[in-house]
Amino acid sequence: MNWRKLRIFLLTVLVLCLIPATRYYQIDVPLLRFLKGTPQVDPLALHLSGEFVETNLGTEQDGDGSVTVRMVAQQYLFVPHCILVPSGVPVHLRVTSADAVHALAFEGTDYNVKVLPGTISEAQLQFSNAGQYKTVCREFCGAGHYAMRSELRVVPRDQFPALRPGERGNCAAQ
Ligand SMILES: [Cu+2]
Repeated sequence: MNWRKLRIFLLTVLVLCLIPATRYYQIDVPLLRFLKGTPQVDPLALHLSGEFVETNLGTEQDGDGSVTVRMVAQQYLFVPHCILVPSGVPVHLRVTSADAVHALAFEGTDYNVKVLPGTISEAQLQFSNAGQYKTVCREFCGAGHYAMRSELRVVPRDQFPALRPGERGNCAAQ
């Protein structure tokens, strides 16, 4: 028996077994996150029910002064197209994908959030200065990838309009 060959064989089998363990549904979901059970959403029914129906997208004011932003990334746009947030407060981002893997990034910042169909990506953001940021996709997602961009508008905290319940900070119409 050639122990060296057996060792190499077993090591190869082990490595091959580990690859699918870190991949789930052909997309990169780290094993820990998978075991912890990420919130699951049905990418085909986002518009029908649940957290990501259209009327629930955009900026929502939380009781403690922070805001929650809900977005959907899809080929080849972000919904809503324009997001309004106040400066200097925590922004809880919740985003999911309706189709492919995308990466939501705000140009000029280090924020880069990977967005996968079937799961909700969460990120804590904060913008200290008012201004406009281009929202771009940094994961090649198909033919229209390079046109996949929208906008994030940060307004001074005291100028951020008080949003009534049901009113969303979508600045596309402004
Ligand atoms: Cu994309």
